[in-house]
Amino acid sequence: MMLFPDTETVPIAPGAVLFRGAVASQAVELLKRVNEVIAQSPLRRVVTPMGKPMSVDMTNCGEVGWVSDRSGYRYERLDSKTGRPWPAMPEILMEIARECADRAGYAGFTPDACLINRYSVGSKMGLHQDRDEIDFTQPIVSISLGLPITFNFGGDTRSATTRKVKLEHGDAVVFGGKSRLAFHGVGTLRRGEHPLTGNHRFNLTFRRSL
Ligand code: MD6
Ligand code: FE
Repeated sequence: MMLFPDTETVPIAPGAVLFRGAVASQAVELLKRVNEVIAQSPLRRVVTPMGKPMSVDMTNCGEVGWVSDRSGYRYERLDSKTGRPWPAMPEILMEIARECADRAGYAGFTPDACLINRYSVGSKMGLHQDRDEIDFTQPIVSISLGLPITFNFGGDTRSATTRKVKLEHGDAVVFGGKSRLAFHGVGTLRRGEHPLTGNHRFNLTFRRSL
């Protein structure tokens, strides 16, 4: 695979790194696979445990999918919307996630879940920790496609100051080690037009849930 052409590696924090444009050359293929997943398990607007609708539309692929409803956040084998298992993780997604993790120093990453978030103008994601997984020695790999957004990277507490990094089309972030439980979120998606995604941004987040 032709990942990581001559792209910049931007350290974000200990254990967290951004590979700028690392997957840009694979974007057309990636989006094709993402759209095939969406055709089987449609995007939907989920609510937080407090009952508040999130501002992004979500779906998943992989053995399990990340879900949220009034009962809480968790991973589920079945898509409640279709009653069927989530679509299998396309090989190219798995390979890219593994290669990114590997490059960041986390060899042997085998994600069982890929959360697909679609941002529209005005969508945002508040500061949160990704802590619904069991093994925090496993990193998280995050791929950005389409319109850019500001990534807010904080610390161990919600009130820690945040560092801002712009996430652009084709960027890969790997998040592990000392940063695995860092608070993070993204700013509000601004209006724009991307040749491959129109007025949207997609974020693919790969996790090992078990
Ligand atoms: C986003 N990303 O980029 C939201 N989580 O739209 C995340 O929440 C995230 O980028 C864990 C690790 C990397 C991430
Ligand atoms: Fe997250």
